[in-house]
Amino acid sequence: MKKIILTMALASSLNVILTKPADAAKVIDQLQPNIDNNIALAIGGDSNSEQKLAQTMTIEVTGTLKGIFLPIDCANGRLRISINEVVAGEPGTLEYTAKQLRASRVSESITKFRYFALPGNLEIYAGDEYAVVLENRTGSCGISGSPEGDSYIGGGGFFDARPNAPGWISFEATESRFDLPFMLLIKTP
Ligand SMILES: [Ca+2]
Repeated sequence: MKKIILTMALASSLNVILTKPADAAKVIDQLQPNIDNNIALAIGGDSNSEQKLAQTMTIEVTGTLKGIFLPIDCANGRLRISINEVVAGEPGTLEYTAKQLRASRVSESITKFRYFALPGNLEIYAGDEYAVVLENRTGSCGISGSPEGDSYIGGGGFFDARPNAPGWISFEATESRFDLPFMLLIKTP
């Protein structure tokens, strides 16, 4: 099985910047906040891979989903972020909310977490599983990697890339880093 596709743009320094939530009722629920500067995973068209990435997570705080922090930058095309169902531990096809941004709007450093507001005010509940799915159907983006091993116990990373057959492959099947960096922002009731 072919391994995950990396981008040529390697992160050069760790520099995490968090946007301070304006509302005291907004909290970071699930997170894997650690970025490894030495690895960047491709989203989209590198090597005609059409690579999609995903991360599953288990909610601990019931509330309204406001957005997600991800250390992403893009070269071209459009970044597409969706929140999907999880079926049998893998990202499913049902999307609860999605957002697309031009690459020019995602051009900051891959070494920093950037906030992506998500539409729809999705109600989410403690104990439920969701997946964030990252695609670029017309160009290329990259996301910084996580440290080695299992850095988030409430879910795992997945990729779907050619020349593999279509379908999600767990990072644990081919990689030494089992998760993506992310932080989920929730508004509590
Ligand atoms: Ca994990």
